[in-house]
Amino acid sequence: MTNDQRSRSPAPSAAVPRLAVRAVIFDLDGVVVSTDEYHYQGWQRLADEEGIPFDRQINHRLRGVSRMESLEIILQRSPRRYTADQKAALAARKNGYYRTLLETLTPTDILPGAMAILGGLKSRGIKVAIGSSSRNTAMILDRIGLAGYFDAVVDGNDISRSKPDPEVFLLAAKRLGVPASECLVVEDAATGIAAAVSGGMKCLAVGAAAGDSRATRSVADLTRISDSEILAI
Ligand code: B16
Ligand code: MG
Repeated sequence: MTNDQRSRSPAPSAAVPRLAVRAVIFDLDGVVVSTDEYHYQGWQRLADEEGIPFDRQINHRLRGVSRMESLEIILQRSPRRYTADQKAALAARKNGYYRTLLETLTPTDILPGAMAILGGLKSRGIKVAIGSSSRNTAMILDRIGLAGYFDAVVDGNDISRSKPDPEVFLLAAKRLGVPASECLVVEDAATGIAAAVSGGMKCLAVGAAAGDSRATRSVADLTRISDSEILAI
């Protein structure tokens, strides 16, 4: 094809068929269940013990961010410098506080609308997966009664690059056996939306991320959309 012919070709977006959604990958914290308050309480306790200023506004910046990256954000306010070993101990201490709080989690903590969407998708033969940064995913799914429910679970233990890198979602798609272009991600964090977009997936933004211009669609929460509407995104 000459350059002239190429310039007269239709724009790629017009030629590419709109692919149906064959699998939906759910972020966990903030989409299926809300553990924000427990993360906040765990980090607040650690910050108070270390004399580091911390509040809900800083906590908001930790949404969808890995544990060690969250710690680094908190330590930006610390006058003290910590070694790598000390940082690992701080993160482990916070995780202990957090896991104690997770013991109180029950199926009633599943976010509104999530079970209706999940059940609807499964009954239509659509594969569902979890793509989470959390290394506590197994415990959380167990506490809320969803262990064994998903066709694939990929979490912070499976990946080496956290969101906004698409690794977590690409690995979920691979485990489901569905091409990325036929997957839709449901996310509540800006980093997660960036990860879905760079992985070549459609993205439904919910909650704190609703309105993010990079998402394919946004809703305030999962009661505002049906499984059939999700498949039509
Ligand atoms: P953990 P998600 C994320 O889960 C949380 O949104 C984020 O606040 C947390 O720092 C991260 O998991 C790591 O969690 O300390 O349990 O390994 O939203 O990706 O499901
Ligand atoms: Mg999240």
